[in-house]
Amino acid sequence: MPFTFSIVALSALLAPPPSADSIGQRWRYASDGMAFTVEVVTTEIRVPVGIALLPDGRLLVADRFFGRLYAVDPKSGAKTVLEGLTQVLADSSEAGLLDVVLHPDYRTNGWIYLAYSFDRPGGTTTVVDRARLAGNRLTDIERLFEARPIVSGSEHYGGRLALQNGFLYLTLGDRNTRDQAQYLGNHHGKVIRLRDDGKIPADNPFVGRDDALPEIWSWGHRNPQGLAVHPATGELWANEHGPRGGDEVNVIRPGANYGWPLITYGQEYYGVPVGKGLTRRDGLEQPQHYWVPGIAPSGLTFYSGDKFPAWRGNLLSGAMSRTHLNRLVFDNGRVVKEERLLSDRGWRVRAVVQGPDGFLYLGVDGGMVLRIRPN
Ligand SMILES: [Ca+2]
Repeated sequence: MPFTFSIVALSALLAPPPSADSIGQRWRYASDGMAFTVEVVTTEIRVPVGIALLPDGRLLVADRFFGRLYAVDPKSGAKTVLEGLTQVLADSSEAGLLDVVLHPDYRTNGWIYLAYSFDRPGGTTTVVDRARLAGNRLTDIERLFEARPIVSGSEHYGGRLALQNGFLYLTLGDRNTRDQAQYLGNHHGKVIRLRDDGKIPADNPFVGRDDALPEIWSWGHRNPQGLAVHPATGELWANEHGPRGGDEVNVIRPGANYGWPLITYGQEYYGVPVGKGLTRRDGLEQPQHYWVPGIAPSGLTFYSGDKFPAWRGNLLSGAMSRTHLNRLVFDNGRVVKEERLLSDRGWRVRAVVQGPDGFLYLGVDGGMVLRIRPN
């Protein structure tokens, strides 16, 4: 009917363009001659800091801001808040749900690992639990770790998790007590290593020392916000926030000291040197890469899938300032190229993970979950 047709045509003409964050919306890009599409999986997750893909295809998405864990249908984008996660401190500061990771043997043991901020009398800290999923409820919840001492501030919780070969790794920020990163008697500014059941491995580097906590794997960190296992070498890699500039990528080795606050490529926020203004010192590790000015890196993964051949072995970080997806290319273990993807959108990229499908999944503040797939 011509009349009906004209009404439809007119309404289509007058309809506003799709909003920048509607489910299914797509954008096209290219990198190294490889065309790819970015598409919105779901929306309205305030700070999607962590993403884990279940074997049934659903996504678990950690919302730091509200301290919620969502299960997301990858086809419709419909999301469900999982029940049972009741102890997260989420107070609009840097506190909240900090990461979600599946055990590598998830299909057989069902363990989901969660890091989050936790309220205690006199202050707050970072904890790790593991739990299983029964329907839409977390069950079998076990507390594996609690960082100490308690601090009254609400900054630099760290909270990134990685699992490999029966071990659990956790990054811990300096809680803005920066000098504590250089002391082994506390957990601030450390990467720690536990067994996947929370017990302390007998071969951790400081086990048996009176002046050190036995969970410590590495020290001298400021606020690591990304943690990844290298798919070929098994090395543990982390990125961390510097102060003003001096964000870093490090290979995390047992017992090593990464220097904060004694050495840094950054400055104080008010523009003067940190301490003596040193960038290197004997006995302190140098980063594999650093950014000046900083990019506020968050999330970290090596691409190891078959969907993006040109990106294999590359290291991907989200970037929350100078908003983009950061891609580092290596040759003989050295960074030889950096590419800033999706930099035209103003997206604060908070999380980046590779799915079992070989696609990449991003969490963007404000809050989208995106899927990247080749065209
Ligand atoms: Ca450092």
